[in-house]
Amino acid sequence: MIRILPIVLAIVAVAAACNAGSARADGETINYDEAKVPDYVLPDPLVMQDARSVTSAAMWRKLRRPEILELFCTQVYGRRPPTPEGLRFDVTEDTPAALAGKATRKRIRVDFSGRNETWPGVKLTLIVPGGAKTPVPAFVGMHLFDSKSDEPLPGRPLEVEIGEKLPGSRVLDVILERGYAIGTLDANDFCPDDKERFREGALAHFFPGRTGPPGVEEPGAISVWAWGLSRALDYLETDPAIDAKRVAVIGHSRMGKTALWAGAQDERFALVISNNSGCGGAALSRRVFGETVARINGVFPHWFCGNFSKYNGREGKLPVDQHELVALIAPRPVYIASAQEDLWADPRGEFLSAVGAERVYHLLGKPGLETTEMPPAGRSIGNSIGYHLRVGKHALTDYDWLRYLDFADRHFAKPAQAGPRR
Ligand code: GTR
Repeated sequence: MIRILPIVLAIVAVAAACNAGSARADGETINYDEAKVPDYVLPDPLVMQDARSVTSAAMWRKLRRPEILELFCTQVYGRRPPTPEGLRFDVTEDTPAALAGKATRKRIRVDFSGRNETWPGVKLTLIVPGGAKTPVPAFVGMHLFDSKSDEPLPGRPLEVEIGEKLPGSRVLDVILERGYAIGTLDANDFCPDDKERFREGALAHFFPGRTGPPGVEEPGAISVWAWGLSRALDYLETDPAIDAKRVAVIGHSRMGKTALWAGAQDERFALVISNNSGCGGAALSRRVFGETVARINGVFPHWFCGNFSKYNGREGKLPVDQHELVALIAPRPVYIASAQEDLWADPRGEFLSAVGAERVYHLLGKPGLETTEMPPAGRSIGNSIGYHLRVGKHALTDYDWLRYLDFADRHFAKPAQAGPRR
């Protein structure tokens, strides 16, 4: 077992901002006080549930990785829907000179034989840099830009001036100029983000007739969204413009949780990026800092499987914690980013997840973060595990995108080894 005492790590600027617990109007107290983080013991990613130590990459791969994956399926997110047979991709739009000739814009509907009227389809909007001579790497995620728009605008302007604005330029132009395609899905197309209506999409097709919140091991919305990202990747594998061995899955906030879960399960995603993903994403549940397991299950009862609510206020009983979600991505590169004012998402807890995953990367022969000291805001650190704390609020900003582009450039210089379809 790894014992991580909160005081082990240097207190950075974040801590200064979080020196008091705050009482909420609904009577629930949310902790923003580092001193009130309970002592906790994280489950060791390299110790099996039967107490055997994981001593080799083969043992991780054959025994421990499947064990952790299964625990996340049954205790946190629920099992995802089955992978449909006979997938079909209907390209509903293919505009070769979009964005003033800079890119090709495609819209694709993922369909499959045997679907019935309850199947809403997964829709992907894909922007590919024009004139590329070879297949390009891509970023794919949920709600990365407005897919209905002809002039999509991913990212938002920086909220705080940090000297890295892109004057006269949009981050989408920069992504394209640096040779990346970008694809987005709309979660509501196939799993509405609504506790009353979440069953109206893909779940009505795969689990007809069910009602109410997710059953004990049933997929919550995050699992269904993650499954949709895999279906988008199924399409990308067929598109000659895309190098499907270099696809990064990326998401912000609830979609950052989704990106991590998608990347953990589907090893074809060669790189994973979690932006401000917080509770149920990168943040350690056991710190009980900012949003808690009880709070997230209460407000979003459709996001996780029914079993997850067993751990409301009992985080120490969870057989996994979120550092092990990050570890499931090993040895593939993963980048976790926090924002200094985003205390709800527990920046330190997100950082400590990256720290906690590192021994798995080392076992698999990859360098990780290579520090246990949280960096000051505005510095990107790490190797196969990347991390930064950005100044400002909860958002996916130009600053974040620039760090992700640099990270992808580093890791995609040589085509990565991606895994089999899931
Ligand atoms: C909040 C939620 C967070 C985060 C965020 C978002 O309301 O508490 O877990 O997911 O929404 O997705 O913007």
